[in-house]
Amino acid sequence: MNKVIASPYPYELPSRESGTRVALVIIDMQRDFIEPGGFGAALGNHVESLQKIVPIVGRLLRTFRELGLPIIHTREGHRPDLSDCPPAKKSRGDSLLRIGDRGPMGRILVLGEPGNDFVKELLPQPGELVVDKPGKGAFYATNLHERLQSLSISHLIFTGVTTEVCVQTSMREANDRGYECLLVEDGTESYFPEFKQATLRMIQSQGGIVGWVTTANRLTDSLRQAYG
Ligand code: C5J
Repeated sequence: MNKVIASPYPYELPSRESGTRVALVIIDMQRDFIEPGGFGAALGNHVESLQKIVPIVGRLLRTFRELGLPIIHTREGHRPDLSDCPPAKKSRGDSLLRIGDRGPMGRILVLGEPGNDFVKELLPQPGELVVDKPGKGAFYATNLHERLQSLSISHLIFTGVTTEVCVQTSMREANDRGYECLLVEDGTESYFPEFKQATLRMIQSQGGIVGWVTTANRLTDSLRQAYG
């Protein structure tokens, strides 16, 4: 039984015999978005609202590790010289602290700075893919597609932040590249609850035009049945 109870209809996991695999994608669970003093806070958001998904994503991470399934961690950030940050992105908004400025967790949204790292509960382990991305989408200006293809990954399970920005953008990019995409509704969060709800509805509308939506419990039950 390889089906996950999902909306708009059950999501079929690849069988062991199919030669293709399912991977967990954890989008941008970085201090810059989740802890005070980072990019999210600089934009005026209440970052505490994102913290509640950390244990749920942690549980999914452990399940994928236990079952030996592939895991991808993405991280939004820019080179220290900001050569990969379009001026339009840097100048957008009216915050005092902008990309590249020094904040309490180092330079905002710059690779290698403390704030750019993952929250301590969700640090990658050796062998897990880490994708540094300059954009909102995980496929833009990265080699993610090639890496997934080389690992025969056909199915992607999306978690992380924020639902309507980097998660949704990445899921749409993946959908256009032919991946079967499933979003874990209690494993993703937004600074704006109404935007999260709208995204969940958009993704599964029109017969799953972008993909499917499920819960962490439903997913882990099915993963254990399929691959345990
Ligand atoms: C944003 C993201 N919200 N990870 N990035 O700028 O969603």
